[in-house]
Amino acid sequence: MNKKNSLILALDVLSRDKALELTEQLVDHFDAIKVGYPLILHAGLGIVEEISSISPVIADLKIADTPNTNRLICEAVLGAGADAIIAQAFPGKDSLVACADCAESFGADLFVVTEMSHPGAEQFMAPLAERMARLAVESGASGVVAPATRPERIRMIRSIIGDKLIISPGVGAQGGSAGEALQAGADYLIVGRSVYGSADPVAQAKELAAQVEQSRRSN
Ligand code: O7M
Repeated sequence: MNKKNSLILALDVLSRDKALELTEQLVDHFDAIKVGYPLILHAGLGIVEEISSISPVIADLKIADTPNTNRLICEAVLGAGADAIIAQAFPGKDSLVACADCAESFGADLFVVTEMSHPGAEQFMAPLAERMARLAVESGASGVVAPATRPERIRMIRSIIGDKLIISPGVGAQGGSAGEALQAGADYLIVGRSVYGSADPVAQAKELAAQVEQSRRSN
C-alpha cells in the first residue's frame, strides 16, 4: 500500500453500482478501499475484482477460523484481486500464520485486529489486546487494526509493534478524531459513513486530507 493520503475508505455500501460510483469519485483521495461483508454479500466476490482494477483493495473479512479454513478464505479473496486481508488474532497463532503464509504467497499484506473501536470491545478484546498485538508481530503480519476511538490504546499498541503499520477505524461516525489518532501513532485512518454517507463525499475526503496534512505539519 502506497502511503499518500493516510486514508482508507470503508466502502460499506450495499450495491455494486453505488460502490463503483464512489470508487471512481474517491480513488484519488484514498490509499486503499476496504471492502467487507456488507458489500461482498450483496454484490458478490466479483466486486473485489472490479474495485481492485481501480484501487488497492483491503478485504475485511475479519477471518477467524481454523488454519485450513482461513487459508481457503484468504485464497478466495486474494485470488479475486485483494491487496490485503484482515484477520482476527483470537483463534490463535496457527490460524494467523495460515493467513500470513497465504498473504505472502500472493505478495499481499495481512492486518490483524487487536482491539476494536466500539464500546463492547472493552469487554473481551481490550484485556487481550497487547497479547494479540504481539501475536501479530510474531506471525509476520504487516500491521494491526487499532481503535481511533481510544488514542491511548493506539499509543500502547504502537509501543508493542514497533514499525509495523497501524490502520485505525472509528474517525467520524464513531466519534474518533483524525488528528488524535494520527498523533497517537496511526499510519492510516479507516473512514466510512462520514464520507460515503455525506451529501458531498469528495468534499468530506478533502476535509479529512486537510486534517491529515495539519497533523503531519505539527509533527
Ligand atoms: O467510519 P465507519 O464507522 O462508518 O466505518 C468504520 C469501518 O471500520 C467499518 O467498515 C467497520 O467495520 C470497520 N472497523 C471498525 O469500525 N472498528 C474496528 O474496530 C475494526 C474495523 C475494521 O475495519 O476492522 C478491520
